Amino acid sequence: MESGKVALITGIGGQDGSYLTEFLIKKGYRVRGIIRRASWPNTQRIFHLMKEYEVEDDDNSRFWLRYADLTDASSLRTIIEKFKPDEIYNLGSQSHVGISFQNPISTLDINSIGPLRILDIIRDMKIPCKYYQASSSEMFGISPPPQNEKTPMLPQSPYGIAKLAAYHLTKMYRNSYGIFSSNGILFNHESPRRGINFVTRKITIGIAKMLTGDEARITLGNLDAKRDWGYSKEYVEAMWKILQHHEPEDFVIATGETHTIREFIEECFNLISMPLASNEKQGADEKYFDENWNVRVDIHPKYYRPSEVPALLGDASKAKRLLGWEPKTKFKELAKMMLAADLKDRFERAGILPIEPGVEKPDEFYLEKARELADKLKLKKSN
Ligand code: NAP
Ligand code: F7E
Repeated sequence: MESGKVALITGIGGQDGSYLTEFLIKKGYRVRGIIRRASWPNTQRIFHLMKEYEVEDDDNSRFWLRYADLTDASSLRTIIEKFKPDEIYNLGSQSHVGISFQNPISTLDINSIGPLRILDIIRDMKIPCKYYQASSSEMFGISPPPQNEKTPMLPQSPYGIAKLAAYHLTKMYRNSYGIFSSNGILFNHESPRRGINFVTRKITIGIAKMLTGDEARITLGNLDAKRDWGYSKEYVEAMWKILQHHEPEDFVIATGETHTIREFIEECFNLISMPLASNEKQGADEKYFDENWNVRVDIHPKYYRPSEVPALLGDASKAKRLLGWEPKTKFKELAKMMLAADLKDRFERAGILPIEPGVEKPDEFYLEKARELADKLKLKKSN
């Protein structure tokens, strides 16, 4: 399908940026992305696209990367002038809530002033470019669930506050200057490409490393928080639909299911038939044991946040009604998909399974192998 449109994606090397690029290329877009300079490659998630499409610098090429930074307005202006995008997806951010307490100033610079820099370039250049802002359920903070577009926003972290400023700027540039700028208020979404220090991925990698003998246990923070977890690959389609809507508007994107971190842990360990028992204490004394009394999950206060968002549960009925968007993958399928992907990766690295390029096996194959290893592990005390 030839759309002929040009999309510019900030944060193209991130989880969502990589899926959105694949999605837009399939739709016939020419995708341009910005990456920032890093001392070690930050293009792992889009390496396959670089190999396939970035053959030469050519206006017609499907995929083109350039260095720029959300903290550097002149680099953004140069890129926008060069590529003249029809649509900009601003996905770039310091996206870790916990780390935003340690780096509050750069978080606000990247996550609030970054979007402002782009919006103001669009205003100043008077270009007919649509703008998507990656807003977040973290903006709802302590507002009780369920949350929708009308729920009061009471953020609890520098990240949430930064995203709320960008959300309002996106609305303000729409209302004041007539720019087609929309917010997607996305609840947590994960995938096998999720960053390794977010809680779901930390758990799935932790289990895989436990089975290969690389780690004895997983250490986490608050297990009581509730999150509405969806699948990133499905959420990027919602981003695109938001910009194809006949007018700019703001939309909640969520699954409508919520679970505690504890439930995610239990789901994953049950998938490998390694049920855990807890000492039924909470907070820093809480521990989870396997059948042989090995500690498999424990808590360290260093992972607690100075303030927490206790419960997120999204109501995405507006997106269903106006965009025809609905999630397909929910909690159980997501946990299974993420765990199977990490088992495959770790088993291959450890030489437990051969690397077979191009061969796709069902998730159940890796889970079955994991169950065999879990059985052996239960016979041997690890600490
Ligand atoms: P991610 O994997 O952390 O990707 C963020 C991307 O932003 C990375 O490519 C990162 O580059 C880039 N970036 C960071 N600082 C930058 C800067 N100064 N200039 C340019 N690029 C910069 O996040 P994600 O999960 O894909 O999320 C995409 C967007 O949605 C983010 O804005 C996030 O805050 C928001 N969001 C995410 C969720 C979720 O659950 N995933 C929910 C709601 C909203 P490096 O690789 O160089 O760090
Ligand atoms: O934490 C708790 C933690 O870091 C989820 C980002 O994509 O979604 C994400 O933000 C919960 C929190 O995601 C650990 O305290 C316990 O209650 O996976 P997370 P998040 O903070 O919800 C929103 C919507 C975004 O917009 C963000 O960009 O899990 N938790 N123990 C832990 N969290 C982490 N990271 N690590 C732990 O060890």
